[in-house]
Amino acid sequence: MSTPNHEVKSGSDAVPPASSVEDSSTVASRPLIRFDVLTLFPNLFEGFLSESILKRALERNLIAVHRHDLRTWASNKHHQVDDRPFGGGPGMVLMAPPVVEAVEAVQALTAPPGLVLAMTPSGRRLDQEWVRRLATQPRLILLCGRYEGFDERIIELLQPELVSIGDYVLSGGEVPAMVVIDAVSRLIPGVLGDDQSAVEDSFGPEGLLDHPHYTRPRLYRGLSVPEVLTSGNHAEIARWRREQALQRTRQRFREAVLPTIPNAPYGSAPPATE
Ligand code: 4FV
Repeated sequence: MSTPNHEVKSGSDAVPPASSVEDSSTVASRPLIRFDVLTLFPNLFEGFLSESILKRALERNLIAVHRHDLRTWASNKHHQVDDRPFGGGPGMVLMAPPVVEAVEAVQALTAPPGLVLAMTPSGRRLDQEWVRRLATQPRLILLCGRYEGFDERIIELLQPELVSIGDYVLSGGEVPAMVVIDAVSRLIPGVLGDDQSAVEDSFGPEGLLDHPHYTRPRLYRGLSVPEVLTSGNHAEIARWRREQALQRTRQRFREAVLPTIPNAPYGSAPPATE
């Protein structure tokens, strides 16, 4: 079976081939963005790439995800990619030779070489504005760490952008890489069906949090849906939703955001009483 637009140098490829899409006319001639993931656990991405939005985006060749097993570039017969830290201390460190040579080999697989991102808690915190910038790239190389982290010379030689998804320590960079693939793919045209839109998501261009959402049943355990939402008055609904989004954003980012929002109802910081 030909490997569809995601390949694992080793390990299974459960994701169904492109030919199983409903109407093939919607298969893009070339993906709008290609992700190359370098990891010691390529199979961790199976389920993530085999369901819902990403499965359909892969089938329609809107995006491509190629996984590469870092161990393929291990130089000794033990396929060693990690070693004990110089200076002592707990744990192991990812070695520079297999990682640097893996990135260089993967970048050379096709053009353009792609922007290299290394997932690490010491990176800059990922946010929607950064995701929007990444979604304009034709190719992203996602480097997943393991153990205590990368030999520092990997960073010196590859000069990757350092990406953190949050101030907590994970066992590997695979989940952060999935976060990048998911968040960026949502901004690729056609990935979200027209019943979904990334535009109205939280952290849109204005940086506002999303307004509350309601659906049937109208009444649940005595809790009803705000009248305005069933009024049919779309101007009123839009005003209410913006008002709610502002309140939530203010709660969340009190003084930080409001001043930057043009003609926000409160203008500068909320009255002292609050
Ligand atoms: C992480 C984060 C993270 C650190 C050691 C993998 C782990 C191990 N990456 N945002 N938080 N990585 O915890 O990006 O190598």
